[in-house]
Amino acid sequence: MTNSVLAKFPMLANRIGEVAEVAGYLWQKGWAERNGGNITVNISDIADDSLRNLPPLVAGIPIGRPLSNIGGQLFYCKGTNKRMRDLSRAPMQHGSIVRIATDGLSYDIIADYPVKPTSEMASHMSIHDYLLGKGSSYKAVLHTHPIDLVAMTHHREFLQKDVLSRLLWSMIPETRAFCPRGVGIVPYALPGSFALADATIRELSDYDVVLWEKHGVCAVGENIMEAFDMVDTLSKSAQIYLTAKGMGFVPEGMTDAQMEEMKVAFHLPK
Ligand code: 2HA
Ligand code: ZN
Repeated sequence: MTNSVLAKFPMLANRIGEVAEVAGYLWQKGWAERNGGNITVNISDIADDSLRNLPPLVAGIPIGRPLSNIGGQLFYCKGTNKRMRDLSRAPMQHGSIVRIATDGLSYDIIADYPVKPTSEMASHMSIHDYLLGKGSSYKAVLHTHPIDLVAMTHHREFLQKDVLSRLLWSMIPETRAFCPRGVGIVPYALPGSFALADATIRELSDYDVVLWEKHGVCAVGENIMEAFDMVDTLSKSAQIYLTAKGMGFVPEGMTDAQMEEMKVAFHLPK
């Protein structure tokens, strides 16, 4: 720890501590088998020049497409093939800090060790590029494999636009309040591909959480805790639905009038 950048930068230690906390939750929830899931967080706002200018441990790894909006930005990224349960104990051994080149074409790994970033680097960095491009203050991208929500994407009807948003919102008032933009749907695409990245970005203009058909969830937020909380709330709704079905009935759900009342009372966007 004493040689870690975390020892020199308390604000960075706080932000990466939050990532480690969430990584532990993902494992405890059964959403992060083996190396499943990824987290990346933009840390540029808390980096000073001494962090920004660290010499590369590995230089010039190509991203595969130009992402000019994130040129010069710094990110903490979970390592590829690393386990969330290990990251939760030792975030700098199972993830690393990367610096995107100013032309947005490649990145350097700068701390603490040359841990190669996530296999979903293409989608994560494309999403950060999109977020910065539209002036968003969101810094966190979370990808995880919640059992209940992924199961729901195996049903054709649930993949229709906003069917799941409505269903999940109607299970408990909190879901609409704390996940007010609902949940978008991305048809199946190869993990780690630019096709998956681009389809995700299309949905992110309307939603903060998107379901990747037969794979997982991708959520964006101001910070990693906020992204996690939205997925957790949606998963709670899915659990209520599945529990009712397990008891042999289809849950009634809140009525349209009750949902509208929530929308007005909480000043919700949709
Ligand atoms: O990092 O979840 O989608 C493992 C994955 C890829
Ligand atoms: Zn995945």
